[in-house]
Amino acid sequence: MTNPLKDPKTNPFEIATAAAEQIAKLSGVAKHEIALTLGSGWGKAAELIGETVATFDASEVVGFNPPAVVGHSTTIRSIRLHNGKHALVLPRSHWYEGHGIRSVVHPVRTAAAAGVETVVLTNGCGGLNPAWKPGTPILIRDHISLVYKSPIEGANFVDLTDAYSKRLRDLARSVDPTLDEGVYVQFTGPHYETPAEVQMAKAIGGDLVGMSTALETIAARESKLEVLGLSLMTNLAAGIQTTPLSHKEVLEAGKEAEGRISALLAEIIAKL
Ligand code: 8IG
Repeated sequence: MTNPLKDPKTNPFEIATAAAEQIAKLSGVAKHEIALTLGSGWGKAAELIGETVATFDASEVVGFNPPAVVGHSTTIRSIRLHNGKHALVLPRSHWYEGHGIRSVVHPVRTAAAAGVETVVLTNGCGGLNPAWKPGTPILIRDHISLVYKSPIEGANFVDLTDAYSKRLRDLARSVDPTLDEGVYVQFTGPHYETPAEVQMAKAIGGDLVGMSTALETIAARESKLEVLGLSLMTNLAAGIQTTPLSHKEVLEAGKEAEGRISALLAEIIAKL
């Protein structure tokens, strides 16, 4: 099946509405209040936050693409939280997968259409601060997108002043007061940065480097969702760590931290 998002004549919000209707049918849950994207290292949180009501493959839902990368999930999961709210765990489509920017933000738009008001975007990333050890979770305070493309279509001048909700960052710190904050710089990937690019990210005010999240946040703000961004620093960025980066090591660092950070995320979600 070809993805209708790839036809520029279609309306991505209509497709998101259709996707949300399919999710309501497949899950038996009419309205979800919270959406989560669980990046590298965060997957276990889905087990901890409540009771899974339904799981299905995202390819059953319009606009979602088939799997691409080892370690990434394409399952959609509907969870009934311990407090009775309903959360939707959605897969991520990365810019580097080449399905286009509409695919990158389709999960967020689908969440909004499903009734969601709060979206929790998590990722694995590289860190610029040598004091951060691999396996450290960091709150995203702000971002810089080096994708140089907006997911917004048409002249909709979305404000991003408080894109990563101060209220939600404070709430996260009420669970773990040791959580640090940082500015996330989204590169296109899939290659990691050169050491010179990492120094550029630092010079322009970045603390974290990754390949996701910023575009999703922009679309989330367009759809009036409140955003909580959490990064798992799995590696020091290229040139800051002296050894070469490997996807395998990144996955291992994620696995090592997974139990700890997923428990943290579950505690935060219980307070949303
Ligand atoms: I995990 O060092 C992970 N994702 N761009 N750079 C970028 N993305 C990443 C990195 C990193 N580590």
